[in-house]
Amino acid sequence: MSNAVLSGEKVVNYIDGEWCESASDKYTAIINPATGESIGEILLSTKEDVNRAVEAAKKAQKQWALVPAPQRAELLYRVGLIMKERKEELSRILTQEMGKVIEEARGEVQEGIDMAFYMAGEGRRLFGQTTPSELKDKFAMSIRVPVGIVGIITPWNFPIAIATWKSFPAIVGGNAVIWKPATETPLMARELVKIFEEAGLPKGIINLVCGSGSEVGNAMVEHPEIDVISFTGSNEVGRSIAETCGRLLKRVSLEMGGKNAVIVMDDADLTLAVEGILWSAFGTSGQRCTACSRVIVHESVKEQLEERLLSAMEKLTLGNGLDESVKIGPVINGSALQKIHEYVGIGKDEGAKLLTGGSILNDEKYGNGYYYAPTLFTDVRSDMRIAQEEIFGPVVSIIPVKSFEEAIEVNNGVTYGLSSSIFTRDVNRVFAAQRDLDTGIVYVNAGTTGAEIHLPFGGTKGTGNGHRDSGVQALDVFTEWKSVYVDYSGKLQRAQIDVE
Ligand code: UN1
Repeated sequence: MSNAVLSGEKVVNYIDGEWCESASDKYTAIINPATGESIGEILLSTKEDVNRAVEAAKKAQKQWALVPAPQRAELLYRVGLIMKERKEELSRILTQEMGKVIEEARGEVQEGIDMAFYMAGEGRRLFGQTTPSELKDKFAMSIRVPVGIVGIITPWNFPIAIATWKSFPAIVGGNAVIWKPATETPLMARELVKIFEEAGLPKGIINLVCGSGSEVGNAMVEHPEIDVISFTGSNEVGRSIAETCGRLLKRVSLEMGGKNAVIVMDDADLTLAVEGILWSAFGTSGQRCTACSRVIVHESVKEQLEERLLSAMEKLTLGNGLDESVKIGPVINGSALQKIHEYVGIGKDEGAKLLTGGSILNDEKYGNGYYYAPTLFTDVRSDMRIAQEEIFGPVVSIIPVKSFEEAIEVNNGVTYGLSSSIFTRDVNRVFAAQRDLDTGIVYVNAGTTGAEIHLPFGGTKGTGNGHRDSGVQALDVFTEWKSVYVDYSGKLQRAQIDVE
């Protein structure tokens, strides 16, 4: 099974513990980006399906909230164990529907396994606070309670990891989930739901509704009985979700990409910097929210860095990610390929110097897959569009600077704020940088990717709206705080008034 090549797959909805079709009876193809071939189809649901899922979730959530959190957590342990057992099989499915190379797919599945065990541990914590009351014979505490029904909308670039970041804390927190996965990557969604099913999650706690953002996503965001929306995707879609949620007073957690930079100072270990840049810029073909798309380099080491990067890039192998020797897979689809190529054109028109790449790869060996040559621009100015806008592909812009202060200013001079990195051996600069870089994640002497699940993931400015995925902080998205006062004095005690 683990070596199976996928074909003829069909992904339908999972509502109230049943795999089910939609009245729409419409489907769209699931394409393997490495080959351009269809490997199956996914159901395109309607608003009615969302309504049904909410009804099921409402019923189930009331009971689930009463299950002690350590027991809810035990289910996540089982989920983690099943994922671990099926790691190789899941990784191979992931590579075939999303395109990332098998080594990275294994890493992503591992991220989900880590999240399962981590959040399972939270079931025995879910800490609140006790605090002294200002009055005698009175007890005060704050506790976490479930929000209720959670809507999660997940992207194709990390189809299982991001789903676990959102669904696991929601479930351990006592909520029911309605999940719309990206239409490009429903197979991982189906597999995760099957794992929940096998682990014994009661029906109605996870409901999968497949379909487009405009139909299913909108219906979720607009639904008055979905209490919170957690979304990862583009800034444009995130903004419109936030507007609707604002109008409905609905809680919303957004993670919307980045324009992440690696800073290379004059005292950097250049060998290490090149490795860090290569991995974080071209891994996942640049399709990580955390991907490095700018290199801010001190002018005194610019030429050396360019030379080293160019020679390292020559060794990158592109192709089908199932081949263990391949380092870079395809991008997700034809429109991504076009968008990336348009940005390369914009860069050239803006006067940036193209050092390598800049083309769609369509030699015979790539078949009908969607491959873009790893691309490096230099002499890029910080105000150019290629240095400001998220490209989401294997395109890097080198921006020369004259000082540490200028490097920080350039790093912070974008509308996004997800991840940043600095290569330096100067401890003073390390501490100044981690203070002054304005992103939600900062790396020192490592590239811009590689977030671990027990730390908060997210960013500032156009990247988010103040919430975080993963880490213990994710629980704040999916739980409500309740303050409880117990007066055992037997008389009326008025706060702020009956205080001696
Ligand atoms: C994303 O890019 O959307 O830090 C998630 C990383 C991964 C997660 C990335 N652990 O690159």
